[in-house]
Amino acid sequence: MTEREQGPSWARDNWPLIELDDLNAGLDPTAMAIETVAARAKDAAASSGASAVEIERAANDSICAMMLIRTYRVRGHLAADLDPLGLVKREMPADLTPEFHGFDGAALDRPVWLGGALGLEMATVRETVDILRRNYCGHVGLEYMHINDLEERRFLQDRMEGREAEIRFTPEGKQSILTKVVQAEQWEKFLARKYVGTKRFGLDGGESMVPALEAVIKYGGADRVVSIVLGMAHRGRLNVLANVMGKPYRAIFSEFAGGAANPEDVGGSGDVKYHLGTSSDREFDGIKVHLSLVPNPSHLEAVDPVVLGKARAQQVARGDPDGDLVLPVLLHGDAAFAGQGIVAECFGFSGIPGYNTGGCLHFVINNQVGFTTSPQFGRSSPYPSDVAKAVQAPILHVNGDDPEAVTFCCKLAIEYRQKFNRDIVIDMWCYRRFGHNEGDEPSFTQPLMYAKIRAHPPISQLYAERLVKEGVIGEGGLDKEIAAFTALLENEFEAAKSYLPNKADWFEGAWSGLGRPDEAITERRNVPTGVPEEIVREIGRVLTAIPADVAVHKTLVRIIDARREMFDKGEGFDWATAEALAFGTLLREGHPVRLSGQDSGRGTFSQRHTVWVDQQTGAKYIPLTKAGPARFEVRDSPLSEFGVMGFEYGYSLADPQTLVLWEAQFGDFANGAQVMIDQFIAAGEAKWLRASGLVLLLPHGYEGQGPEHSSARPERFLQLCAEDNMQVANCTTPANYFHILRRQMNRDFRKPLVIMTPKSLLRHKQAVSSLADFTGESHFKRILSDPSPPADTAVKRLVLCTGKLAYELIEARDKAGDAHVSIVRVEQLYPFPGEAFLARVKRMTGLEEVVWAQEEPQNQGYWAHVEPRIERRLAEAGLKPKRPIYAGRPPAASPATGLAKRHAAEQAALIADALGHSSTPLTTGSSAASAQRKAS
Ligand SMILES: Cc1ncc(C[n+]2csc(CCOP(=O)(O)OP(=O)(O)O)c2C)c(N)n1
Repeated sequence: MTEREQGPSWARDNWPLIELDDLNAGLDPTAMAIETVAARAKDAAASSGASAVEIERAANDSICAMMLIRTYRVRGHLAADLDPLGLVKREMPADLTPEFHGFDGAALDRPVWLGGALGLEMATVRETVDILRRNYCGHVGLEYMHINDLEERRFLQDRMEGREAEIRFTPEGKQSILTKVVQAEQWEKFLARKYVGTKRFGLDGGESMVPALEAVIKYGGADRVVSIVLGMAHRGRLNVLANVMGKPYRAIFSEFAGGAANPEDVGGSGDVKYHLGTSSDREFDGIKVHLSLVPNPSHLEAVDPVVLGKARAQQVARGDPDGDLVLPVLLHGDAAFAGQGIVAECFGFSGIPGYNTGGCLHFVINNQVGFTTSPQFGRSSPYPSDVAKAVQAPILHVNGDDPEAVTFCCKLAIEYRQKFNRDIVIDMWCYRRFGHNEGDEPSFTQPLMYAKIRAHPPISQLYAERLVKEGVIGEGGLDKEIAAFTALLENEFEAAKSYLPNKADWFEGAWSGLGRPDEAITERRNVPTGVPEEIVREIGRVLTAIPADVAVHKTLVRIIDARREMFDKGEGFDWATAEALAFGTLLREGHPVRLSGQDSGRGTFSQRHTVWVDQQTGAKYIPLTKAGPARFEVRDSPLSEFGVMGFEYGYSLADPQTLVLWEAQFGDFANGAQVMIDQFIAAGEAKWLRASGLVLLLPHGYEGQGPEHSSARPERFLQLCAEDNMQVANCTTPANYFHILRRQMNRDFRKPLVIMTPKSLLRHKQAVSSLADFTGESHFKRILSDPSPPADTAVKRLVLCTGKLAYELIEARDKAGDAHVSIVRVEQLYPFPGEAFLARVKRMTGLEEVVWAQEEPQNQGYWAHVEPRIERRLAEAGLKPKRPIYAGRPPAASPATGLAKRHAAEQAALIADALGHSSTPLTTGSSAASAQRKAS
């Protein structure tokens, strides 16, 4: 097992004790350490012939010097020169002065024993402070003393400390930093000139980000990174697309002129240009790195988990156990980074098996304002980055006016990430030269800041002046750079006039061989997904074999025995077994399966038992890992919906051959991830031409458990359904569930699949399937027939429904002996199986009434979705009923009652309504409504 799979280090090891070496290096002096330091200092003084008084003083000096050094390590960043505008008053904290530590006057020039700290045996206090200020209070401020791991701290210390610890670049390096700054700056200026007032969310003021990202690619590539997955918001995105990702300038110009980003024939809604993604290959020193910028919605930070999931999937596909080869990079705005909770969820993934990515590099474009809001109203801490401390990530604060310092931070960040495989943050302080967007007036709300910004020279000018002084470029060097780049942009601008995107980059790479579904070819949609009986039996053996050395819980042994019996008899297959069979057969066919959700290993309802925990050792045994050549992973996720669902969506984007499932503990918890559902799952393909085969499993059903455990809110999903964007289903038999899961991987296209999964049906005597339902030509059935139907021509009342209500309706109908009522289940609600329904209903020539029955209140559930669709088909059938009648709970604000008695009364009333047993004539929810009134 790799270290990454073992979980965070605190779950495995005791923290190492601080060793003498660390004490000598000035780390964490404790009472013990003080004694040690004193003794060593005395020895040093004695060996140089000091007097007894001097020896005593030397001990004291050394202890104080150690405290001074430690204070700089902890708090030096507070005095770092970070703000290009000098807006934030950052006075030297008293404890960073030598006086605070007892050194003044002549004491400043006394040599002190430092025992190797700062790489020095002896130094004067003055020199020590001078070095500390250069190390910790220059253009880079480092926060790292919150990290428990001593090796990590020592590593960062080594990079930051010492007399010689300067940021150094070769003249060529400096020149290329300048070139990138000029490109970043001139690109924005050019767009501003050519497209006056058009929104571009310019990077102006934060241009150092561009050479910094170049450094990430270059140093990453040199240190094993072959692929970088990036996510970012609007700010500077066009700059990243053009100057980092290498998207042709002409393509972006063409989009500014109103052209589409993709060829017309691919369809979709398209999206604004500062939300689009792209991918490319960049090469530095002969090393190629693949870059992929993930498209994102306006919702700040929502893309973060998607990037992480995508990176993780690439790592798994590449067999990259530590995540060294694939690097996720997230660029953030300061206000969003501090304000959006998803950021914390994503940091939370950083150490967790199954979700970590071997470290994400976070880069904050800290322009010290969020739209119009000043930092003090946007967060409670001086930095936007404190959230990273929750996972002990190091944080580098850096002055954005110094592109060398920013580039240095990226180099250090890559080195750290590749060595420790942990998250790291760069917080680049800069400014926003214009308003939130280019039509926005910033001085309404920030007059003082913008007075300073107007007087503040651009980064290129400041940096070029420095390079002229250093002799790296001559006078006029900057103008030459600007002229050359502007000429190139002019050429591209001309070329854009005839630019037409020639192909859309989808269904390439891992997606090749897959495509869009062809409306006309329905058999492609409903492929046979049955498997040979022998394979069912083979998987059955895998699922029920208890290894001799695994001590399985005795109740679980009974459950496994019951499963074995299902396979032996070929009857009585329950939900969980059908699911395991679906997984097992897919694994056998070479499709990996990844199931992720809270407590998914066992299953919320103790139904799944995918993971068997040895009762003596706590070790885990997962039978499905033995099912086939493909990888099976089931992950008990952190308690997050937004983050984890986003992660799995990202995973599904990168790996269409893996069945990726996200499971809610209860279906309604999915609304914590509503942004993921609305912005990515429902609309991602239309906006960005990015397909996904993600499956959402949402436990749903009215079992009298109250408002919060009944509804997965199917109405929300159905309301989002259009243009064949996803599938929504509510299966009622184990076999149909088996087939819909298998169908997901056995077609040549991918669409998200939302399944309302059952609770009581998990153990319902009638909700079982037999061997033949899984084998031969069997397949997913969008509509399920009545198990004891009247002859078609005898049907007078057709009751349509979906989900577990069907069993209750059938039982009540059979009990009442209704000979003219047929109960038909719609198992797939979208795409609605209209033509199949039509064919079926046409045969019911004596039909008098069609009822849609549901448990959910009328404003919820399926009614609004199915009503017009059923009506349309009834019109086509030309029978007596022209439209469906509703039978169910009346409209309600809360999804369900919290009172068990009231629930039972409502349920009985709606069943009576649906079957026509009510004493009152069937009107909209009549009996159910009155039952509710009576019960209350
Ligand atoms: C989730 C979300 N809420 C609100 C907005 C509206 N909005 C767009 S940009 C912005 C300010 C962002 O500030 P910051 O993160 O500092 O980035 P900057 O624009 O300064 O680069 C806001 C509130 C949004 N896009 N997303």
